[in-house]
Amino acid sequence: MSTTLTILKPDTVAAGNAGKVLALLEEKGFTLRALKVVHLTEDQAKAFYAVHSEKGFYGSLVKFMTEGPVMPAVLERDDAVPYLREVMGATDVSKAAEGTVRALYGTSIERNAIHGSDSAENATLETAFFFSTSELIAAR
Ligand code: FUP
Repeated sequence: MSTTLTILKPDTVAAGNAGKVLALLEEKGFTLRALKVVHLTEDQAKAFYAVHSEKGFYGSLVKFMTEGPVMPAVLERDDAVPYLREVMGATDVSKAAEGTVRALYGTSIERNAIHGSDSAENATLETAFFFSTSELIAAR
C-alpha cells in the first residue's frame, strides 16, 4: 500500500461536489487516511505551487486556489500516486478522459477540480505541507 496527497480545489468545494468526488475516489479503491477543510492564504498557495512561480499562469492560479476553501486529503491504495493521476484525468479539462474527476467536475485548465501529487517524493512533501504526524491515520 502507498499514499498520495489530493486537494479538492475551490471550484469543487464551492459547487458542492466534494462529497461526489470523495465517493468516486472511494469507488476507485482509495481509503481516506486524513482529510480537512482549509482556506489557503496567498503565501500558502504561492508556496504550494512555488515550482510554477515563473509561469505566466502563476498569479491567476494562486488567486483561484485562495478564492474559497479547499479539502486536502491523504489517500491510500496500491500504486496510489500513478493511479490517482489516472483517475484525475489530464490537467486541461478539454483533454481529460471521460469519467475522470476533471472531465466530470472541472471547467478549464485552471479550474480543474482536483490536485494529485505527481511523484512519491512530492506526495511525502505535500502531505507534510497540510498534515502533522498526529493527523495521519496509519493503516492497520
Ligand atoms: P497537474 O499536475 O495536472 O495539476 O498540472 P501542473 O502541475 O502542470 O499544473 C498545476 C496547476 O496549474 C494545474 F492544476 C492548473 C494550473 N495550470 C494552469 O492554470 N495553466 C496551465 O497552462 C498549466 C497549469
